Amino acid sequence: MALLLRHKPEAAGLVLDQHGWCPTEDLISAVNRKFRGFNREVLDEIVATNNKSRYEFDQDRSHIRARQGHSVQVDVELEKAIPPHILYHGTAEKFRDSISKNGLLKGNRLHVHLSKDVETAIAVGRRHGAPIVYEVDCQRMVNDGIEFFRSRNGVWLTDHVPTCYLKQIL
Ligand code: HQG
Repeated sequence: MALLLRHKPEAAGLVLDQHGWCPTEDLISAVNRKFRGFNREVLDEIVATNNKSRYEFDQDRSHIRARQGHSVQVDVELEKAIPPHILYHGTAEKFRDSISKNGLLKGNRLHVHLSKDVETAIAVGRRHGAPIVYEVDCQRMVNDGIEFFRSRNGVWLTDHVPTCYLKQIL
């Protein structure tokens, strides 16, 4: 579902609208072609219990979207918000040199993702290799006019974190 709703809807012939919405019935048919038994009930359970609340339905549940994390160009209507003074970014050792030159870049995704605590950052970093963690001085970023967004599932996002706001702590 993350692949189809965030990165490659075309892999199953799906089309997302400008706000990232996919017709719910289309998603069910697409996933069902690969995983027999996938149906509305299973989908409802995933949306309700997903560990990071990654997905949401629209009001009449006729459409579904991922709340954040996209690489396709959609506008999921993120809310601007003032972040905590400090957030964290977990990544892998192998990216350290490049990050120390260029800061945190969003790469294929639409934003840089930041974590609320060190444990989460370590888990995110481990997906890419031996984890390292940066502390991000969000207070100074905000003072310097840099915008932050918070997705409805509580992920903090920004466009770019220049090196001057980063301190490696782990
Ligand atoms: C790294 C998951 C080289 C960046 C997680 C990361 C997260 C650089 C990788 C969410 C760099 C991109 C996003 C630079 C950043 N040079 N590498 N200048 N700047 N990088 O997967 O943050 O479970 O696109 O550090 O929990 O790992 O999918 O981003 O290591 O919240 O909902 O480039 O995805 O959430 O990797 O993960 P990703 P991410 P979900």
